[in-house]
Amino acid sequence: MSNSQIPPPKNSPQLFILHPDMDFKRYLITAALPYANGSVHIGHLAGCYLPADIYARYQRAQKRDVKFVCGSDEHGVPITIRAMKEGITPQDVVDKYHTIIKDCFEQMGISVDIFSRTSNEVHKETAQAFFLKLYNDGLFEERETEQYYDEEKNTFLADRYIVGTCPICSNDNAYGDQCEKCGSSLSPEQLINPRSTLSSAPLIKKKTKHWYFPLNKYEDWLKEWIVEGKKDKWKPNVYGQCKSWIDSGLQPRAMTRDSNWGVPVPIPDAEGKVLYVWFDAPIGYISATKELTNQWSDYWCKEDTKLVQFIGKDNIVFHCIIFPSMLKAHGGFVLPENVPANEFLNIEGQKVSTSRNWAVWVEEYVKDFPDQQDVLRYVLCANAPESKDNDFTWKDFQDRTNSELVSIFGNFVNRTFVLMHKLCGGRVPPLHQDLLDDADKAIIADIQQSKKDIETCLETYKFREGLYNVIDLARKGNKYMQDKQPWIVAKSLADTPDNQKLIDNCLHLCLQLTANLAILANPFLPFTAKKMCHMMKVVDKMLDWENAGTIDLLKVNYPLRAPELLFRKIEDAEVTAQVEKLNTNLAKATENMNEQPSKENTGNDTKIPEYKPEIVFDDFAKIDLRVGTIVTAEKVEKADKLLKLELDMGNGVQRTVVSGIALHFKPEEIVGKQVTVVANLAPRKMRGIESNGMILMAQNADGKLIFVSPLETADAGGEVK
Ligand code: B3M
Ligand code: ZN
Repeated sequence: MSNSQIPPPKNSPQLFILHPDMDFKRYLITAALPYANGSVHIGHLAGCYLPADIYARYQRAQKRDVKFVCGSDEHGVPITIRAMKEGITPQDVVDKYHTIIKDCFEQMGISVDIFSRTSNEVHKETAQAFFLKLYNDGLFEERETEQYYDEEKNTFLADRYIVGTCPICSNDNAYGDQCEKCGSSLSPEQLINPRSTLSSAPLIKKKTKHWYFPLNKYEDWLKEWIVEGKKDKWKPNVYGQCKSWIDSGLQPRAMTRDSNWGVPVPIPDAEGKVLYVWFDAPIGYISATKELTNQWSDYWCKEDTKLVQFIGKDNIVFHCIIFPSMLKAHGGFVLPENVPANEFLNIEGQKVSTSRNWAVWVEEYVKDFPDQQDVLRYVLCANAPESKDNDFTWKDFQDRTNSELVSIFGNFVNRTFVLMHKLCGGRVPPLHQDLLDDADKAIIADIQQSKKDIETCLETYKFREGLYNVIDLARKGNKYMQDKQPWIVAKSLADTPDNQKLIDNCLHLCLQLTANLAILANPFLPFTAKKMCHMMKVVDKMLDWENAGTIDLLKVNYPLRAPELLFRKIEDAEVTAQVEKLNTNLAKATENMNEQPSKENTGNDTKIPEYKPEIVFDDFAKIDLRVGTIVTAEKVEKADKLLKLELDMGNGVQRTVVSGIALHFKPEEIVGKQVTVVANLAPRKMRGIESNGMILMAQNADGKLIFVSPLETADAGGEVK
């Protein structure tokens, strides 16, 4: 290489002082397991998945031993609620969303080594063994408490399944854990007139036994480990939340729930009980690693592993207090070295709301902006809610794309390539050391300094600042080229023999800077870095971090390809269309809420459907309504919604009716009920079974179906008039 005088900054001792954790042999990076109850929006990306991915890509480029694990969180009430809303089973819900989320991550370049799921067998075994260890060590406290119970459904009710009037704002449909209208967090006890969302049965309280993890016993240890030990290591928002939790005193927490959806509690006498989702989900990180590699215990149990857990701010207490206490209680596991949590990303000035569909969905973004993943990654990182909630606006998306990615980064790379083809024959020109001037030396120093600065930022989770430094280097490149004006120098080639050499030097350094940009931008903009490698005709290996900071990346005389456009401008019309889309989605979602107050109605003004056109008595008289008594009820195979009913229609006559009520009733609980049947409806085959009639149903405020039955026992077969 011709530029051997420039000292390479590789492994400068200063870096070891900056990053004492170079002693770690392994990096285990986790990102919060998304609930498999919905798709991915940009708030998820900005809060957790994008920073985790940038960090993982950077550590891999440093050639460190990295495992980046994630998976879907498939248990807990959010899943069962979604199942109820969509009228499908919880298994259907998780199957559907697991695939959708995995796909979104792939599209956006979230480079997890595994995207597992907590409904798989490895996880069940791992979580049960974990629980059992704590149980056998006598760590749990067994407590009996009274909890709300739905007698008609024979089930205890999770807080989310209880609704009532909010004591604060009088919203009639506040949930047992939160009022979505005024935002207050509640307990079911605070609700006025609490009722079940599953049936119209009055709520009763019933005793139930659960296993409590004594968090209070870990208070002293947590004080030492976090309050004293993490003060300047964890982000202030994370540290602050932990400290205030610990300072206000910790209570034992139930680690089991009454439910039939989840990991069964693996001890005798625990029928109908599952592990609390926040007990099993973090263990999911361990199960996912097990699924990924036989060496999983190196990553989880050896002291020289650096465990870094990326999460959103609503998960702080679970990851910083509860999960570490569980790990400590179990013994043998490493503890998180850091838990970088971001705050929330608002959209166009409003909080993201999936129920109001105020969100920018990844699935839609990639359709509307094909091949523009890095642009979104860029904007989300440049504007990441690292220390406070931040706002995403489509205007800012446009401004940042056009004035930073297109005008600075893209423009620099494009000009460099165009001029190199025009003035240097399409090859990397030589560097003439004897002609290096102050400006040349300054840009070389800038390249070296940028690497150090970006590295420090990435090691300390300051991704915004790191990305800023990348753009800043491109900005410096632009200025350098603008000052050198090789196109002007080219006009007077004949006058000065050194002029071609001056052009060579400028473009040599601009090309080396371009190669550096590819390496330094790679963790943030991996699709772009790949494109740049293609243009420079280099293999991805060039992107190894150690190569950055030097100016001997591209060989002299090496022929390079023609430039490709790295970024394109975002037009005003695209911004307008996206803002309109948000507003239309919001309007539609709000309309649906009003039509189906059951789903996520936050108000109390139930909308009654429009009345049908008038009919005469004779029209009505054509309909033969009868009372029938349900004699047997059974599920129809491969039809989640259907029940096959045998009805007693009086005088020993029975008839079969197939009814779409399976999601609302268990077969055994409706036998003996009297119902109203449209008895003269033409027979219809459903799933191969002939249905002779139709059962009349009404709906309660929560979308739950209710039989239209005689209030007192009537004669089977009798007319309803
Ligand atoms: N599923 C919460 C969430 O998606 C939860 C995270 C689990 S991480 C172990 O926000
Ligand atoms: Zn309220």
